[in-house]
Amino acid sequence: MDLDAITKYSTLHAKPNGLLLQYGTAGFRSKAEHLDHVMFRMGLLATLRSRQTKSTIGIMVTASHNPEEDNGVKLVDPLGEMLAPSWEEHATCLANVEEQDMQRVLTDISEKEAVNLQQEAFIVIGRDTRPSSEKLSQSVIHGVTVLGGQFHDYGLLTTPQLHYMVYCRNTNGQYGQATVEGYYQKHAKAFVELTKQASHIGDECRTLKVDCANGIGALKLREMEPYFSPELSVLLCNDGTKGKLNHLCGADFVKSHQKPPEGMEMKPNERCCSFDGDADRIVYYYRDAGGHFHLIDGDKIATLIGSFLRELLLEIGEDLKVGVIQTAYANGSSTRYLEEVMKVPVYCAKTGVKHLHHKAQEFDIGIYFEANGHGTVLFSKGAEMKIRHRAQELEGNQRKAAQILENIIDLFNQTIGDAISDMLVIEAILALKGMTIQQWDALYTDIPNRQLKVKVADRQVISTTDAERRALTPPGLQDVINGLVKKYRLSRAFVRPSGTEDVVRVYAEADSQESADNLAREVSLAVFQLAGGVEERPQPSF
Ligand code: NG1
Ligand code: ZN
Repeated sequence: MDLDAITKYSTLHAKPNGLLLQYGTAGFRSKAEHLDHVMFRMGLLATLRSRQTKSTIGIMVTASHNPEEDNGVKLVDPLGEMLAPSWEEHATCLANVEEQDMQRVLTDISEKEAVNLQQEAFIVIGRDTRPSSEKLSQSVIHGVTVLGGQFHDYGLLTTPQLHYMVYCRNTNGQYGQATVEGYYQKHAKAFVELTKQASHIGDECRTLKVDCANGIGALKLREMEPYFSPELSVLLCNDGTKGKLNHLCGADFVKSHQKPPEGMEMKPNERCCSFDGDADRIVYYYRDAGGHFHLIDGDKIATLIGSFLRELLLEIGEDLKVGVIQTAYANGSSTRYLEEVMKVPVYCAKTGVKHLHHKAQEFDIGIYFEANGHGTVLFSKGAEMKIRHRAQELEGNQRKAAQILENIIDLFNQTIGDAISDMLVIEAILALKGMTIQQWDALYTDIPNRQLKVKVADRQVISTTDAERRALTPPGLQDVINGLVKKYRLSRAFVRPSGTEDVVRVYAEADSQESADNLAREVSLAVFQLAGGVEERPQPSF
């Protein structure tokens, strides 16, 4: 390591005094103007990680659904997965160290992780459409080159596309070609095959309205459309030509406000969906004939996919271990439906896809979705082989079912939740089943719920247990929450510090929207009082 060069270049990416950041649920997130040093340093860290794993490592510059002024960065591990936990700690350490101690921290990490500094390093980089992203990704590249790493800059990509590139490169193209073209071809081919299998249902052209959050999803979906049309035609809105990224639109806005995005005209019963700013989340929705808005979130997406996969497995007579992984934010109705009606085991993981992904890997088929629409389905290598074998050996309808499963394996992004690939899977399932969005929505009725944010001086005073469903500290908070929950029917509430924003999140469910709103408000007030609230004091009722 040329430590002098590192010191010299590091001063060009100086750390603002006193700024402390943590590698959270999805890497680092902050105001874009605070992130230059973090980008440079993550370039350095990714190079060490690449040397240690002897693999290509990814770096994505994005702040997903956060406001346009924010930005962020995360590292992608060799199999397209989130960074290993011990390296998250190194990342936090390296991002926060003062200039004069940089050399020491880099040396410490290299020694601790037994990094062979002679090993070659290769990094792939992607970025979203934020105005700050291009410059920040240059700082990443600077970090990589100072440490002698090689790189390929893909430029504008969705987050899942970057994960895909990393996985392709580390499996010698077996998973797919590590190009944007390769991504489109692989997924579109599987989708077109699936829709052919649905042809008996009637071939009216399927149309879907997509709110792209004014982000990268618009660019990439437009680029991809020729590969999957005419089987599906997508009408893009909030495509970035005028509005601001994530402003009054996108999956996060629709999910948290439970209303349609600005700029989308919805005819009664028309199928619509929203991506988030980096296209790794998707939610569906529609307006009924009475003008009522219906949200179909990640929980209902998991349910649709789960029940379809179960039918196919029954058809081919393959007994594979299927599990659904949710978080504490999953609607109580979805959990009940999955367990009691579908008889599928359900597990609760901590918030953040890395936790869900990890748990999903324990199954032959692990279906994981966060309520906010981030998720995918993982097929174990063994399950994939069995299914592919069945598609050869079976006949008639059974063979057809196995072939559908094969295409579904190819269509899901096996590295991370992917709005584009999820959308195509959902469209294919609805076509194959001849199901309308209303029929899908009617699988179960969501329990009314509300999510709120509370500002506190230090959100880390809140610690949790039981997959974040109970607060351990500050003392007394959980008892107060228990008391409040008891006042309502069908109720549930929990609080946790956000990993991507400087807030405490509050979630409540109850038998009516009014009760859910009131419970969420009361819990917010308790957090404010017991966990050091600052700024605006939550009002006890709406
Ligand atoms: P935080 O800010 O830790 O709640 C949010 C989402 C996560 C995940 C990450 C990464 C909720 C409640 N939380 O995390 O599920 O998607 O962002 O983008 O939706
Ligand atoms: Zn995202």
